[in-house]
Amino acid sequence: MIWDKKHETMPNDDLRALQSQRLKDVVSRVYNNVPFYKKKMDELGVKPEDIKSIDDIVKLPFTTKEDMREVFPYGLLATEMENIVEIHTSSGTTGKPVVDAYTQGDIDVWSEVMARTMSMGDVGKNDIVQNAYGYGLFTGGLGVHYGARKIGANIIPISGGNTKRQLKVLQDFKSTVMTCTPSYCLYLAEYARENGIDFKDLPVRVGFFGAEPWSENMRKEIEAKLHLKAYDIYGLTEIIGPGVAAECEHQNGLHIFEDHFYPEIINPETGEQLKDGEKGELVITTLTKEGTPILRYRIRDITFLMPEACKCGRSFRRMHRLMGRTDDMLIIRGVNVFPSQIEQILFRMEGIEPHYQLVVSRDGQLDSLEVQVEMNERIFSDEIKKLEEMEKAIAKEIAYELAVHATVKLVEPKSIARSEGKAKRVIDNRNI
Ligand code: DLL
Repeated sequence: MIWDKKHETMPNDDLRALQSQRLKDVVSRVYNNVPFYKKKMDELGVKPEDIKSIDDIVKLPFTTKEDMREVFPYGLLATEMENIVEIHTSSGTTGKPVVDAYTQGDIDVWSEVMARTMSMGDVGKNDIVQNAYGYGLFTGGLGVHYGARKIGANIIPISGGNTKRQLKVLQDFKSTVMTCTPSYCLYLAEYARENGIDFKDLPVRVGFFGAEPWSENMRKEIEAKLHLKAYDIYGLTEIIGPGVAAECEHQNGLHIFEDHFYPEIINPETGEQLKDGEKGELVITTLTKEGTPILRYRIRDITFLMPEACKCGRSFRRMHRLMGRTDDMLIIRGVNVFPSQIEQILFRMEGIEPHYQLVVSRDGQLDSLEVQVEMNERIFSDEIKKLEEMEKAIAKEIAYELAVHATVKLVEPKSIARSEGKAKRVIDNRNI
C-alpha cells in the first residue's frame, strides 16, 4: 500500500521543482542560522542566492562525521533550543557521538517516512508490531514506534534483547509484524527451533530489518525460517534515523524518500558527483529538517542509484542494498564501532603494546568481538590471575565507552603478525 500517494508517486518534474524549492529554503536557513555552515559556504565563495535549482547542490560544501564531532553537541542547531523536543545520538556512550536534534516538525516527518516504510509491507491498523529495535538514544526503537503510531497499528514496545520473552510475546499477543536487526532475527529463529517453537504456527507475516549489513542469502534464510516477508530498511542517526529509504514489495532496491532526503553518489576519492547507476559513496542532504539540517553529508556507505521506474508506481529513485563502506566502521550487534575507538582505550592501559587485532565472528547468529592485544615483557611474567583481571578491566572500559561486549585476550609479546604496509587491525570472519 502506498501511504502518501501525492508525494510517493509524484511526476519527476514536480519532484524536481519541490526539491529545488526545498533546497533553496534549507540553504538559506543554515546560512543564516548555523555559523558552521556560513563559514563553510563563505570559504567556498557560495551564497544562498547561487542556489537556484537542485542541480546547484554540487556548489555546496560537504559535511563529514568529523565536522559533526567538532561542533558537538549543539553546533548544527538551526533553530532555538526551545523548539527542540527530542534528541538522539549514534551509538557509543561517551566520547563524541553525532547528535540529531528534532523539532516537533521533524518528529512529524519521521513519523510520516516511517509510516511510508511500513506501508510498503501493507502494515495497517489491524497489525500488531513487535518492535525489538532498542529504545533509547538509538533511533531504531522510537523511529519504528512513531511510524506504527502514525499508521494506527498496535505497537508492542518490547525493545531489544530478552529472547525468551520476545518469543513469549510473539505467541501471547500474536504479533503480525517483527522489527529488529537481521542478525537478531536469525538468532530468534534459532532460539525458537531449540525450544520447539515453529514459526509456521505464529501469525507474524512481515518484518522490517536494517541497521546493519545483510545480504540476499540472509534474506532467504530469514524468510524461510520465520515464514515472513523480509524488507530491508535503511537510515542513519545524522539524517533522521530509520526512514531514509526502504524496499517496496518488489524487494529490488530501496526507495529513497527524496522529497525529504536528497541523494547523490560521489567518487569517494575526488568528491565528484557520479551518474545514476555508478557505484560510489552515498551523500544525503536533508531538504526539510528544522532542528539539525545537514548539507551533503558524506555517509561512507557504498551503493548506486537505480533511476528506472519501479513496478510499484513510486517515483522515488531506489538505491541498491548497501555494498560496503569506504571506512573501517564495523557494526557489531547493531552498534557502530570504529577500530580507532578501541585503540584509544587500549593505549591508555598500562602494560600494553601498540599491537592489537580485532577479530569479529558470527557464532551462530550473533556477532562476537575478540580484542587480541599484546602485553609487554614486564607483565608477561605476571600470574595468570592478574592477567585475567586486566583482560576484564579492558573489556569493562570497552563496554562502558562503546556499549559493545568484547572478549579481551592478552597475547604474548610479538605474537601478532606485523605488516609491511597498513597494519591489519580487523579480521572479519563473518560470512554475511
Ligand atoms: O542504524 C538507523 C536504523 C535503525 C536503520 C533501524 C534501520 C533500522 P545508525 O546507528 O546511525 O542508524 O547507523 C547507521 O548503519 O550508515 C549503515 O552503515 C548501517 N545501516 C543502516 N541500515 C542499514 C541497512 C541506524 N539496511 C549506519 N543495510 C548506516 C546495511 C545499514 N547497513
